[in-house]
Amino acid sequence: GTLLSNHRDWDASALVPHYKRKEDMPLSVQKWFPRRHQLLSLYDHGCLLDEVGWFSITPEKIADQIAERCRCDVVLDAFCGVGGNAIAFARTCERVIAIDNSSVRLALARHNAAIYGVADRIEFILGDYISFARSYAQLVSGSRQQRKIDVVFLSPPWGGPEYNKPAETETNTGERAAYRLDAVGPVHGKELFDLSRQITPNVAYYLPRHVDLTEVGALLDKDGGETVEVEEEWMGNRLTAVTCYFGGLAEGQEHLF
Ligand code: MGP
Repeated sequence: GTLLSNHRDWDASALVPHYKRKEDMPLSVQKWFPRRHQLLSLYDHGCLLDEVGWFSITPEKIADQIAERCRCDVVLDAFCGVGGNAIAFARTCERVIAIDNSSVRLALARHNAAIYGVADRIEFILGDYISFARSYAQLVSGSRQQRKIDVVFLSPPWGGPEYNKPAETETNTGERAAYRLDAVGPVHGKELFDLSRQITPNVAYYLPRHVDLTEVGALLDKDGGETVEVEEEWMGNRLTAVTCYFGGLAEGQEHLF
């Protein structure tokens, strides 16, 4: 039987195809087929991705690296998608809270986590992270007892697969503009950060490789004395993305944890 046989009711195979040939995939995501085992090394065991999942999942080795840096008791994955990061977190953290606003992707994430044998350590929550964060912050300020969350991981929508295609005005001048945080969804990237910091100072923020680092630095209060650490994530010879570590996750700031 498959690795899923212990969790038959979590089998989401009916929701999307498990592609075995590039030609069967939507054109927009075919480029990922040759790289499928970099995304999920157990892909051949029946892992499932929808279109958004294909172009936005964190490649497994990068997810493992981030999870190592975020090692803690309870981590919250605010936009879990098809589960790449949540699976990695389940190997370094006691509990993973994985939120997504797509019921299909949440089902795919649980399916994939079951293949990796870690579904039991992940709490899957269907919902909108922004509302979750707002009500959590309100409860905290009302000093009502909250369940502790040690680390928040943010891997939000960057604006679709075309996030790195230069605008026409840029193509004309041959210049490549930096990625601005206002292109992050579902709210401005700064608002997303500020909301998350009301939950915990320890935030890891996964962003495009050409993100405007001045803007990232400006997320922090100038006189607060805190610094951010930016980690480049390379896959072979391609810079894939950057992860920005805040609070106790940044090197030299462990005391903030
Ligand atoms: P990419 O830039 O689309 O691919 O995505 P590639 O092949 O590196 O670049 P290309 O220009 O040569 O085509 C690189 C990585 O960014 C993906 O593997 C995902 O991990 C991540 N990623 C891409 N998108 C569009 C998103 C997104 O919307 N949200 C998040 N969180 N990650 C994304």
